[in-house]
Amino acid sequence: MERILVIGANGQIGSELVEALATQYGEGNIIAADISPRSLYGAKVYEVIDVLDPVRLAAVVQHYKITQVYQLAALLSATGEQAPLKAWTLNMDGLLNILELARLRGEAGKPLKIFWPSSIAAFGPNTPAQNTPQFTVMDPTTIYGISKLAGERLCEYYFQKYGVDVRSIRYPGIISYKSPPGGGTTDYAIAIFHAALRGESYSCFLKAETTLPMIYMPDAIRATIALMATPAAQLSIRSSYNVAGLSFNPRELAQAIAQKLPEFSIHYAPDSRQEIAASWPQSLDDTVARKDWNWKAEIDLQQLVKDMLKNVQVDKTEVATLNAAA
Ligand code: AKB
Repeated sequence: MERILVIGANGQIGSELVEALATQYGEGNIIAADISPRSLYGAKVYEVIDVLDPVRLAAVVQHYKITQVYQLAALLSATGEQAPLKAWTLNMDGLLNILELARLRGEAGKPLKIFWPSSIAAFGPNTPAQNTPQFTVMDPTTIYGISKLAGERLCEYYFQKYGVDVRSIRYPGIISYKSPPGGGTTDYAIAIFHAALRGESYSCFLKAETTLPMIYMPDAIRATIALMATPAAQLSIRSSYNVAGLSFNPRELAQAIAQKLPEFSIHYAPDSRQEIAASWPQSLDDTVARKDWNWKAEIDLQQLVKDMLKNVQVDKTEVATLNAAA
């Protein structure tokens, strides 16, 4: 029986992952955890965990006889630039605490399977921007991206040296409506829906033609759970898998929204996030993920726009907050 700990359960990915895992493995087998005192999304089992506290982490894993950990707590690209040392500490020590725990438990005959998210931010300005290969130049320029690249190397190291069963995806920008993202460069693609539904013109912090790889949350969750369910022998990558969803730029997204809401308008006021976005790929080659674990994105731009316009709750999150320069 799987007993699954999701750290960062109040966050954008965590909140939806807990729900999907609960459907698959049973609510009582999913332990949601975050640093705040309560579950923001009604998780049945909830624990307060600071991923920087290895003693507390080990105690919770021991108490619930955890078999899988999803370590999602992190500072994202834009927020990370405001507090680089904090971002480095949280992103790296958080991962190391989990990997060390998995190593120790493995040695004690109680293996832990780990999921850790990498990102397109692990690439950089000298990476081929179109159809970015699985193996290529990686020269990230943000502290977040540097922590993702270092994290990927740590994952592979712990797998090769200690046999820790760790798996990872280089997420594109994730678009979702349930919980707000926290300080990423791709967040414009969520804030734009809130503005559109409030009847406001959207002030975009990226230039109109800034194409980025994106993925709709249901595809991201499906990819994550599928990767974790794949037999270990099928996996050829222990750093992190390229996973493509779709690629578009702010102008294309605004046009797709305007097809449904003809009065919608966008204007452009690029800020420091433009430089970050310009250093990232525009599209990804995910051939290896397709081959190893049958990955294939299902949701296109039209479906994404239709679903977001139907489900975004404009009262809950102010556009200004979502759009705020971190
Ligand atoms: C961000 O924009 O920082 C994240 C990411 C691409 O990892 N959404």
